[in-house]
Amino acid sequence: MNHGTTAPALSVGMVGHAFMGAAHSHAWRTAPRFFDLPLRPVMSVVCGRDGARAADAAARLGWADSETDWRRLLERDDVDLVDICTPGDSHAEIAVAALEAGKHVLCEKPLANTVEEAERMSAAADKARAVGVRAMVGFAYRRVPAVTLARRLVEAGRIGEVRHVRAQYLQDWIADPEAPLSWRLEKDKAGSGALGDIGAHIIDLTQFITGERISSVSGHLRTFVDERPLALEHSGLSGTASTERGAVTVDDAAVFLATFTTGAVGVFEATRFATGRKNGIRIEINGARGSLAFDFEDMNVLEFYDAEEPAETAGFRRILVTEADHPYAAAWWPPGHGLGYEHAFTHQVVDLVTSLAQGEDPHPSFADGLQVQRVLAAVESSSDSRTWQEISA
Ligand code: SOE
Repeated sequence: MNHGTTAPALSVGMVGHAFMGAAHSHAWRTAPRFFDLPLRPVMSVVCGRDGARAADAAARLGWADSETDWRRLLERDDVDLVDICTPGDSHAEIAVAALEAGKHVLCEKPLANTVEEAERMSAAADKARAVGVRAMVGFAYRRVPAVTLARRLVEAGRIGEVRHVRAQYLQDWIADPEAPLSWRLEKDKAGSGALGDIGAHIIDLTQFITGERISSVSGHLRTFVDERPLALEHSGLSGTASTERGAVTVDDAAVFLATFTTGAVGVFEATRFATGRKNGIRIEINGARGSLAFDFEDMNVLEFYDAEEPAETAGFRRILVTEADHPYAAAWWPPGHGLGYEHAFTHQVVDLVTSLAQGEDPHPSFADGLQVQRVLAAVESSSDSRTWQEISA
């Protein structure tokens, strides 16, 4: 059935309008144009502290109105869902208040800056669920078609029991020691560095693909550059440097070993100092019957090795994940034409809206976000104490 413009409205208010805000705005604009959604997203209002910039963001990104105080969003009748695209230090306060005000919530990753905040958010989500209000954390990479296909293949038993998980998230946007201090390098705003910013993604992705949970970790965190020029202005992943300097208070690189609940073992690496690697999310899973490999820098491809094929013809094959039978692909272009970074956010909106219409819990839930937060905290305390740390349930 084509719901078209007759579907009931879902009015959205978004807080924050920088890099993630732009990606989410694109998704809210695009999802109903390519997918037949059971609810019709209405981009009511965007919120930012500076009135002129918020108004400019509204005009640029397609929002009908702008506000300077997120609390106003919670009072507005034309906001059914609050989309949180701010740094981590405000996630808990906004999300808990929004859920208590009866608004659905989509919150950017990582869910919070601390386990305690994530626990409060997860408890608020549980309470809200009882009255039909839903919450979701934005680990958008789950919705890259090749990643969703990997999950399906594992679930269908195509690689058998998972034994090894190898995951890297490699960027290089702060490799230059004179790159200015972004909020992503300040502990009070971001919670942690490479660990929470991008390590959180590979924790979520590997747990999503394997359907397993990390049960213990042994980690090491390292800061290579302790001090940087303050940013006069920072947008996306770059900024203009001031002559004043400030302290970097987070890790620049995070590495850890992990065990999974079912006995698989994992090796993880997250850094924003891997010169030449721009957004290299590389995941390889080895199972008893085969293997899967994914690299975001070649994101339309999933590599699959079937260990049960005769040795003569066996080998990793590149599946171009653009066929109409592949996840999400039918809504887009003819086979082989490919998708990009922004499509994962669009698919996130599609899945969220569908869950809301069906009265189901969207995934990943705040409870999933809390579990990732526990893994992040365990890696930090393992690095501090130089011991293995268990992750509590
Ligand atoms: C910066 O490292 C960043 O913008 C992350 O914060 C995002 O989650 C990731 O999608 C791209 O890189």
